[in-house]
Amino acid sequence: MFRALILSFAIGVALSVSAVPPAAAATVVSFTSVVPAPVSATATAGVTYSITSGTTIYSEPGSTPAAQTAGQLAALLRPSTGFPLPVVSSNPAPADGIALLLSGAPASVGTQGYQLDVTATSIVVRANQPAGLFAGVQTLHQLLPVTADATTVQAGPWPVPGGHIVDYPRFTHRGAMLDVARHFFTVTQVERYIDEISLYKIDYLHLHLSDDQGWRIAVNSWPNLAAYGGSTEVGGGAGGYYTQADYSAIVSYAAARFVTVIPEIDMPGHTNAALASYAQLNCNGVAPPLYTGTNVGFSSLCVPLALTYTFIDQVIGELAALTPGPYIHIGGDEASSTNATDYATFVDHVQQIVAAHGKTVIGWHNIAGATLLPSTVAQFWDTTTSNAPLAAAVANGTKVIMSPANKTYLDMKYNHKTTLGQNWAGYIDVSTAYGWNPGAYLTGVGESSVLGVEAPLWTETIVTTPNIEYMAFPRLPAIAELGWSPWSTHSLTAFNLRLGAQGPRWKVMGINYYHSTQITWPTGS
Ligand code: TNX
Repeated sequence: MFRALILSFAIGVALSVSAVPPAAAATVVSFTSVVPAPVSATATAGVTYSITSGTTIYSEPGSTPAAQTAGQLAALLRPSTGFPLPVVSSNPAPADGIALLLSGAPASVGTQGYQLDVTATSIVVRANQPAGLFAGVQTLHQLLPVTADATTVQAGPWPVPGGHIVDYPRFTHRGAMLDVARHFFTVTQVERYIDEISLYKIDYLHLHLSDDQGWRIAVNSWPNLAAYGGSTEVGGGAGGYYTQADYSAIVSYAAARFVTVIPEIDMPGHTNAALASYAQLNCNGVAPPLYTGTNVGFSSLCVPLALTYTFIDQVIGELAALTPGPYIHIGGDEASSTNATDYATFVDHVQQIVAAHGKTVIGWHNIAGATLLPSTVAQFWDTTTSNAPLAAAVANGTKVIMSPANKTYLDMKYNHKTTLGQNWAGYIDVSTAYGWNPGAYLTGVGESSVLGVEAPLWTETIVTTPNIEYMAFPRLPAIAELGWSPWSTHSLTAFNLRLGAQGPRWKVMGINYYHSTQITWPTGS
């Protein structure tokens, strides 16, 4: 029933957007063209709420995060509507206006979900926790006329279609990864990506902060890491690094959008930038030159060396102190220059160091070859559908984040014509990115062992913000939907229609998306 609704409403969008002139088209948004698909959504035929110059946005009294989310909604709407849209504390819901309230939500929506009711006189988002209000506002955003995303005043009216949504995520972990090591991206660029991923209810941003080609975070106890190790990137450009204040700014910006930052220091492989910065970290005491190519697997920290663990302890200590989130990602992939025994010894030791700094380890699934602490999380990235060491770890209680490279790697080309990206894991167009079930994909790794999904964007070939956007859109929303929506809503046909409905908004937002031929994009988008 719900799927039939999605289909008919989404078709309604596609037809109305292409059949009417732009100003009128802007007023027609489907109640059920939301990505990720909500758990349940019922449109109320013929009912709309109109945002007007008299609309007030109310937020839960005493909740700073609720007021912050209300402020973000106002900040989105003020430039395009030209309305004052004051933000005021109030609960119960007003007779008229938009309200974000931390009461009255069903228990079923948990800590990240929400209930959204749109009637002729009010829009009310209810949640148990502020994260749910933020998620509800992301849904509301998609129900606004696309012109709401303009940065200059647009002609109204500003209708929001009436109905009732109850919504909450399938998985708690819905991640995006940005590799800032192969090419460096500024704080502003990262913040723009945070804005974009949070539209689709992504709640973790994994920053790949170090690799052979660059070290991107200032570490006070080892200053050459950033100053020298951060001074280049793939292709020989100037690279760059985040000061600790920069990194904290990213963490705060993300937190204000209910996105938790996961910093990664990749080790023992992918460490040429560190080894080049400090000769004494090398087994032979000789610093290699900086590296600006794209090979992998040639570098390793010196496992038998005591200084290696002093180094890791100090680096992780500083990073942990700057990171409010629970996780530190230790990499652990493609350590082909480290033998298996050394690798296991190393992973054992690093898990203890991270634990001593009060954080939980995430590592690429290769760490399943070592003995894992009960809390350590493995991130699967291979192209296979079975992995014996990982399945064995899972049988022991290890939880998994799913990032199969042939489904979720945003640096893979869409097809042979795509100029950016790589193709070692194959081509990934929308149907491939969307066409798998994270809870039933890997042998021996069932739904209850899966924390969620992550879409990594490696940046050997990615240099600019338009490059990032071209690879992430429209595939990132596909992975976000797999992480959020119940499997019962899974339908490629329905998804394609709902995804197509995002195109006009991306156009207004200036997001440089790939016009996949698998999607019918509304005319003009
Ligand atoms: C594999 S998958 C890598 C990265 C590369 C990426 C390119 C994994 C954990 N490591 O080092 O950037 O492929 O697609």
